[in-house]
Amino acid sequence: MKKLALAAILAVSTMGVSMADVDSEKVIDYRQAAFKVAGWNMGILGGMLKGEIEYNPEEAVAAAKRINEMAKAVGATFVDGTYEGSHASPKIVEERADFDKKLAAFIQESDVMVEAAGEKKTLAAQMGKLGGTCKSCHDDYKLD
Ligand code: ASC
Repeated sequence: MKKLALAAILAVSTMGVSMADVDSEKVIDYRQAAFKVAGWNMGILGGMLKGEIEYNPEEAVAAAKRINEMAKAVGATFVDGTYEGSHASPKIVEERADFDKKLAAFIQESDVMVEAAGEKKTLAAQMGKLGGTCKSCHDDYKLD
């Protein structure tokens, strides 16, 4: 039953259909879970750069792929009517074009990271760019 509900959310959201009749709590849960996955994997990459985790190219690329998949998936969870009671700012509704631009930058830089993570030097350079896209969106659209 739960699986069916999530499948329905994903199917509806990727079609761009209004989700007014979908349980917003479930959407919020999914959105927050997706960002937790991204944050966890950013932590792996950051830990490798700080020397807290031993750098390993395969593991770094795997972490980058998980971030990239999440970045591509999470846009579908930013649906009007699912911000109240979450950390997502209702400003997203009025400033949708700017929000979408920032989301696209996150996807783009996470695409680049999949390649870049394969070498420590390029990982380090790309980390700033990718983290910058997280920050620019959080500054404007994430409530504390
Ligand atoms: C990360 C992470 C974020 C962003 C943000 C950038 O690694 O988990 O949420 O970068 O801290 O400012």
